[in-house]
Amino acid sequence: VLAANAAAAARVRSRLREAGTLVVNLIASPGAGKTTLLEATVAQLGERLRIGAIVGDIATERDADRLRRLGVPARQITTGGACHLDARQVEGALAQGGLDGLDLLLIENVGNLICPTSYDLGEDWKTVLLSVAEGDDKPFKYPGIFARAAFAVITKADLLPHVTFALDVARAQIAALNPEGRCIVLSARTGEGVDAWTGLLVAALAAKRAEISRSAEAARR
Ligand SMILES: Nc1nc2c(ncn2[C@@H]2O[C@H](COP(=O)(O)OP(=O)(O)O)[C@@H](O)[C@H]2O)c(=O)[nH]1
Ligand SMILES: [Mg+2]
Repeated sequence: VLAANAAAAARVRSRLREAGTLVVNLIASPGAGKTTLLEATVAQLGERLRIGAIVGDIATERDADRLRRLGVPARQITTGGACHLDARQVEGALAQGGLDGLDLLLIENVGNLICPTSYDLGEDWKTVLLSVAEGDDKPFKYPGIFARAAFAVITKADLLPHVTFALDVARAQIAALNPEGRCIVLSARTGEGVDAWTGLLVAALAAKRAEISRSAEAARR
């Protein structure tokens, strides 16, 4: 299963590299704030970048509808019970059209901190979200995803005064699991910290495009 997934992921990755699209795979438990962060991202970057989305859920088109209301082309994948997206589903969603010529493709995975971890979707990076309402012990309880995600985003920072969540404890766990990774704290509700996230996306897109033109240049020589 994973070998077939890896082959499909390689096709997705090469197709989106050719298109110069930055692809981010967002992974978190249900309700951590994935769709809300996508909405806040579109609010900040929607005028500058062409953004599209693929959203995975067990059932309903609700999240895709939320994004379509903002004018974002969005494909919903309903997995009918599966706890993660796989690369063939992403390939199928791309084949349906409507997601061509994007700067940024945001993939919201099925709400789950375990199953999506092992499935490469052809993304440039995985991002894990953890809301402050879930407890500061979660990185060590779900080490796989925190070790693999290039970025960890601690969400719902506006709720910090109301919940028992020590930011330094969560940050230390994340840093121990992934010394190379980065951690951002934000609130999609108030907008606090969202610029750090969108800044990362813009910088990563520029870096990907620069790398693509360098290798095209090298191939010509
Ligand atoms: N207070 C607060 N609530 C948030 C924030 N982000 C999301 N929520 C709420 O958390 C719930 C789940 O958010 P949603 O984006 O649907 O989570 P998803 O299941 O991970 O996509 C909704 O009621 C959101 O309004 C935030 O930054 N602050
Ligand atoms: Mg959602």
